[in-house]
Amino acid sequence: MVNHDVVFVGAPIEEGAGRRGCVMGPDAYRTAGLAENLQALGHRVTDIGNLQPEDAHTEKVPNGTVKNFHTVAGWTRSLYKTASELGQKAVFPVYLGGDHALALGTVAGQSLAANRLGKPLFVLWLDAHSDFNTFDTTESGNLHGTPLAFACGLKGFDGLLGHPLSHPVAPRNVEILGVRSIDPKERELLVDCGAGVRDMRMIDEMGIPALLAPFLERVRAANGLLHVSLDVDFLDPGIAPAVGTTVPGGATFREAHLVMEMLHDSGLVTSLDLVELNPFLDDRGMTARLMVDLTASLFGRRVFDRPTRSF
Ligand code: Z70
Ligand code: MN
Ligand code: MN
Ligand code: MN
Repeated sequence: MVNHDVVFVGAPIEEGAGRRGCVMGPDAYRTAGLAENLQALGHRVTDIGNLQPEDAHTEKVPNGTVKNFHTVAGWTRSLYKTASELGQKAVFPVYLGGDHALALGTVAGQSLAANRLGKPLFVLWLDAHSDFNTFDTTESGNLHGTPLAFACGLKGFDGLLGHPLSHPVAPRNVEILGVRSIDPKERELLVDCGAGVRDMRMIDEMGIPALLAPFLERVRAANGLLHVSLDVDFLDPGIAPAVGTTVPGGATFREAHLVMEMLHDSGLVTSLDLVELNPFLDDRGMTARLMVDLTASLFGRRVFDRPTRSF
């Protein structure tokens, strides 16, 4: 098994979500033993602590709908900078959220870093939502509904970064898995851009391996890097209640672990977001623990190391 130099980056942003509590996410992962679980698998873990948002208060607010623009812009800038630096080093960054607005910075930063390494970045978005709104299409104004559109270089994000996005992710390199809630205007943007969208019905009909394996093959064939963005609401609320907007009919325990195990076996994943955990809504830490266990599966935890005798 490959041992990684894992770097934890705490991003306690909650201003992108519709309710408070994600600020406690990074510490919940620490309390649930994320570092210890990865160390037990043979990885080295360095926790650089929690980042601070930059000051972006002089930027013009894009419109009256968007909420907490200056705070989210500040987080985007500090995360973009950190991700573009870590992405060029021989380390595996794990971004501990924080709501999904943190991916405004992490994905764009990892994409810039990949470009500097001469490789294309692919993104696997594990989420009940496609998070493909722009400042112009968002109805809620909650910016955690926008990061994937921003990372793909869509227009309508003026003032967020302070400069244009130089190296967006190619929408064809994006795969959204587990989606079951998309807004009407968001749907149009998504269909037009050519991203891969696999909903729960496809998971039911085809199963995880038939959906995920072709995408991983494409990453491998392109010699690409793979960023995984895991939103707690990818999971069924019955096993993962600690999230602001629960959407019924999510991934089961076994489907989610299988995704993580296939990702591990592929050896392709180079960075990870853990987002939307709201410890204020958890039930005796069960969601934090499940997210830790899923991350451990991604980092190589398995029941058997090698096959037993054949049937
Ligand atoms: C909706 C919006 C959302 C959660 C992402 C929902 C966005 N499309 N909600 N993650 N929990 O407000 O843009
Ligand atoms: Mn999300
Ligand atoms: Mn979501
Ligand atoms: Mn590994």
